[in-house]
Amino acid sequence: MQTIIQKLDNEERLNENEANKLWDFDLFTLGKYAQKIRTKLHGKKVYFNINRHINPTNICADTCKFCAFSAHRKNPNPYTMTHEQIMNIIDETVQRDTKEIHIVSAHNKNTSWEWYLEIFRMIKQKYPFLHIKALTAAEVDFLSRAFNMSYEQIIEKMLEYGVDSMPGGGAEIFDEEIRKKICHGKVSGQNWLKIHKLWHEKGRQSNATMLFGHIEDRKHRTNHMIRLRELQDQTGGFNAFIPLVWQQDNSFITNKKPLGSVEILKTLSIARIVLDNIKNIKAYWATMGINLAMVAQDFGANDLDGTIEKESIQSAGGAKSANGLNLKTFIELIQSSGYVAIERDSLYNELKTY
Ligand code: V47
Repeated sequence: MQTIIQKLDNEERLNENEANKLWDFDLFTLGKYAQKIRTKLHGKKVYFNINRHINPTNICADTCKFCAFSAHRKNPNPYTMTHEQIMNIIDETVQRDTKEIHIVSAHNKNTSWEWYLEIFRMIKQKYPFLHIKALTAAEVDFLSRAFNMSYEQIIEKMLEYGVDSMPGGGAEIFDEEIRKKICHGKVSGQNWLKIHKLWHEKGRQSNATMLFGHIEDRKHRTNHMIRLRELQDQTGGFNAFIPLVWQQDNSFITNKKPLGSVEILKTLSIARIVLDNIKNIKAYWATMGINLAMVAQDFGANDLDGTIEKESIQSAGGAKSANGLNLKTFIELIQSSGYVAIERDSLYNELKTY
């Protein structure tokens, strides 16, 4: 432990073995080091954006055990939006100064590749200023298998039709043994990383998530972070790391373990320490609750995602995020926590200081 403390004091990188030992530290020691890094990078700034989440379909070829969003016997209401429905949402949301459209779908075999591309084309044609963050690496992998195209071909089309950046979903936990148990048949951890690498090689940016609090151990979380750090060393393309707290309702995982706030904050702090090459750590309020997300700003996080407006994936699992958060509440909560609220764009350029 002493050598690890020395390394932390000297701001030296920890290897995986050393990073695994961080879990033995108490929360406040981890928080102290995480906060030192956060303050050096961002001072008292807390970033958020004005965004709209859209989940165009919940019909899914995969059966991930942790998921409550896709249509199955616990959530028997399959839907696929028409392009007109999607554009109605966009027309409405631009009136609220939305800058980013975050589009994540289930893996629907009944749609065509053109159905996806047309969503992007229509949005960009009418509102070229909107940033489209769309298609997780899990969707790219699904589309490549469903429509017999290579990852490179899919990425070329994403660029051609106006996708600006990729969301971090589908990463879950990279460890293949865990994936076999919770999301068998979906993109492998290796291919998730490969797809983001290809995207970064096009000069584009993306995010990375980690779903935790289900059947994984702490060592799987550390390994997940180390694998992201390795890719980031090569490409520098990740904007943010987003640890997603698993929402337990309506899922098919039976041996549910409770996950407390201390473990969540430890995970965020360790992420801030280990991921020394990813600038932003998001406390995604939709999965940890807005109040804990505020506390997380004292444990290494510097970003809150956004106002979201409508959220279907985590709220299906029990999160209180279905209707987003209004801007005024967001700003007041940040300010009353002693931080400076900064509206950012999707690539972390600062737009407005409140
Ligand atoms: O990959 C599914 C997760 C992800 C549950 O890039 C769940 O800025 C918690 O991609 N409890 C999709 N999580 C969401 C996603 C995302 C979200 C926020 C920000 C960004 C970003 C990307 O949602 C999936 C999966 O890991 N998920 N079910 C659940 N019950």
